Amino acid sequence: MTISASTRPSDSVRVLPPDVTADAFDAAIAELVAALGDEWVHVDPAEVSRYDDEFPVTGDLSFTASAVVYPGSTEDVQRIVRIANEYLVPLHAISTGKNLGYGGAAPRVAGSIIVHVGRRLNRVLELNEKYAYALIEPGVTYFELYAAIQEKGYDLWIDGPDLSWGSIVGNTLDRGVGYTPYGNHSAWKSGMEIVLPDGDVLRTGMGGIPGSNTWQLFAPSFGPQPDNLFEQSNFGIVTKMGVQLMGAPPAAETFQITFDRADDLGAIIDTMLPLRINMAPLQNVPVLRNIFLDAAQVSARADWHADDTPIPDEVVDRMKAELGLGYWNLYGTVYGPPPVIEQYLAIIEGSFGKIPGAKFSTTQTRPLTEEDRGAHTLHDRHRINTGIPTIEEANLLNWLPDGAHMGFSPISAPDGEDALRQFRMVKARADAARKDYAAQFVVGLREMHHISLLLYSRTDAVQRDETLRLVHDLIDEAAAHGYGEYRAHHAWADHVADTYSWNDHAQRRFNERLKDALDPRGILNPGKAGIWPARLRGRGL
Ligand code: EUG
Repeated sequence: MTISASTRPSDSVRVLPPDVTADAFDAAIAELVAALGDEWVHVDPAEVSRYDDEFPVTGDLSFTASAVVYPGSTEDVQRIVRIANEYLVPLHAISTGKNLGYGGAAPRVAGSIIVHVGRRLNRVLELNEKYAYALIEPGVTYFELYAAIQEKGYDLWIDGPDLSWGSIVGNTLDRGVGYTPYGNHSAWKSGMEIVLPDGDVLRTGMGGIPGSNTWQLFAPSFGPQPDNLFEQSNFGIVTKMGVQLMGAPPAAETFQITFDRADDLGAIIDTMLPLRINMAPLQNVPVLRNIFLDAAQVSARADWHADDTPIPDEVVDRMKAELGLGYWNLYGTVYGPPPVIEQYLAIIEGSFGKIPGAKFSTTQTRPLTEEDRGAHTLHDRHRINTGIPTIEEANLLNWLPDGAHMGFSPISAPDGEDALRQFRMVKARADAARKDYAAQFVVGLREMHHISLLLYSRTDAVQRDETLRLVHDLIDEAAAHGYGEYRAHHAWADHVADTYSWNDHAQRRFNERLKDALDPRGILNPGKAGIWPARLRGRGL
């Protein structure tokens, strides 16, 4: 993927952070060079522009970094935050910085220095087969952990997201999702090492006991457990994290169920809840995808429809017929000894089979062939759901020329009426804005992440601006119905944080109290998740 260079400043224009003069900035850079070595400190636009948002949402410099540094140790990270405190230079810590649709690697505050923690801190520090966990540094990607496990020959699985090229720590800290039974990444981390904004270092959980061998086995320990405060926040820089791993089961099989009509959504969700809430027979994190998301894996929009008006129903019918898909397509995987798998699949097929028009397949009954493009997602999901990293889902980016998406991601109860209300809300507004809405409901035990991928061409400024407006309108309409998003791009993080308004914004007031206690000079990822330090609050940044 190429990065648009159109919005970068020329070499002569400098993007400086608020309250920092050019002289102070240069002095901070000189100290960083002295601390890390000049190989690991960069201000040249050619290097820094690598961290521009790959899916830009504005045409200006509001998310432009000034420099990037590459720490090689926890002590380097401590040195960096101490220098930032001295000069009031905002830092923006990233692991690898993928986060597509949510801002990529770019900082919230223009002129921030990117602390790329994963470039050099990318080791698997421990891989423990007996207790099924890994202790990793922020740069370790899903592909790399998978390779490390294969190299050792251990019977352990990773739990990858849709695209496994990114950092495990980064995904977990932005509360990303995966699709095996271990798909709730936040829940399967255990033990963290964190550099705090003042340069102190904390090990959470059993890591507090010198010599403990249970750091990765029991996340809570004694007293408050702060780990989750370091997700979607700006309270510290994580330099090590434990990740608990699933043992490979004896066998696994993935199914696809196609449902004909958009309006089947309510019945699908109401059928799903009792099968899912007790972790059987739906053992993994199933996904329910609309036809646009699956069609985009194997075709481009222009193959189906010539202009930018919403894709008409007749064309959707042709897509369904040619691809052998439904308007909704459900994917899930069952695990265990083969007789258990057979029984679970029979229950699942029988339950969803009551919805008229539903068609059930497995990877066995619907093999991957060149003629059957509609089997593509089934086989890709089988890999993802059985711990094999892939990046096939990036095909979505070929749907439009220079394809990109903004992620509007409300949480829904696993209830047919809620799902239909959210779906119709996004569909109506996306149609009015002439944007395709590729939907993926990610089904947890008691909630669904309704991932609404709003597709646009990242080189088309009009489309980009229309899509950003669409996201803001959706945040407002969702909040009016009592719905909130689980994750947000910097460009709409303040807006989302605003909607969590109960009791005079008690959540924001609490976050601000923590922020000011931990980061009194306001240097770390200011504005992340709508959390601003006192120094920069109310400045309209
Ligand atoms: C997906 C995308 C997300 C997310 C979770 C899952 C999957 C897309 C853009 O954000 O938060 C196929």
